Amino acid sequence: MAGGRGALIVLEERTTEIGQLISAYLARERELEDHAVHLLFSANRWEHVTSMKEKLHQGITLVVDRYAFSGVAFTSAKENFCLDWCKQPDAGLPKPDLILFLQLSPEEAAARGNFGRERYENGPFQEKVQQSFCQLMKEKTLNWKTMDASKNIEDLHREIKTVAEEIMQEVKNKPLGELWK
Ligand code: 2DT
Ligand code: MG
Repeated sequence: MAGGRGALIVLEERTTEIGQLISAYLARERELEDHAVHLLFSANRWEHVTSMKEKLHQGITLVVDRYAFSGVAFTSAKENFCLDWCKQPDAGLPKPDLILFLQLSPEEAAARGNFGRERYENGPFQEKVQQSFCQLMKEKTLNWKTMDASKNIEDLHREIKTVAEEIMQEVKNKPLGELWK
């Protein structure tokens, strides 16, 4: 999102109570109702919005992991959740200028380290999540780019750097948008 200098925000730190609850849920140390956990993930994003906006207004570019799209993709992959309900809690968050989808087949993902330990890390569920992402990527008002994550790190890094630098130039003087509004 906008700006010149970069900053990486990974919304999985344990500095907030909500962050701690989410970590415990993912580690299977505690159970939470599906709607409730969806709202907690969203709340965890909202509690970062003030500081995100401060940084953006200082001209800092944000690279954000765990943003709204994973939230919608994972919850809507569960039984009885529609895409539309899943999107609502995140509507109005700062809108990304570029969304990178690092695509890797569930088989390849499973072959990487530690797969299976965390909640959601199983083949059939990952397939459903992938389908939800495909639905989300149809939205033309968002700038999605799919990257082949099976490439080696150096090549992938070069590609990401190129598209990121392009978009940073492009949006330099554009106002910040609101997601799904
Ligand atoms: P990461 O692999 O991105 O750390 O996520 N998840 C993530 C949700 O269910 N809802 C969300 O809003 C987000 C951001 C995806 C860890 C797991 O948590 C899921 C996998
Ligand atoms: Mg993960």
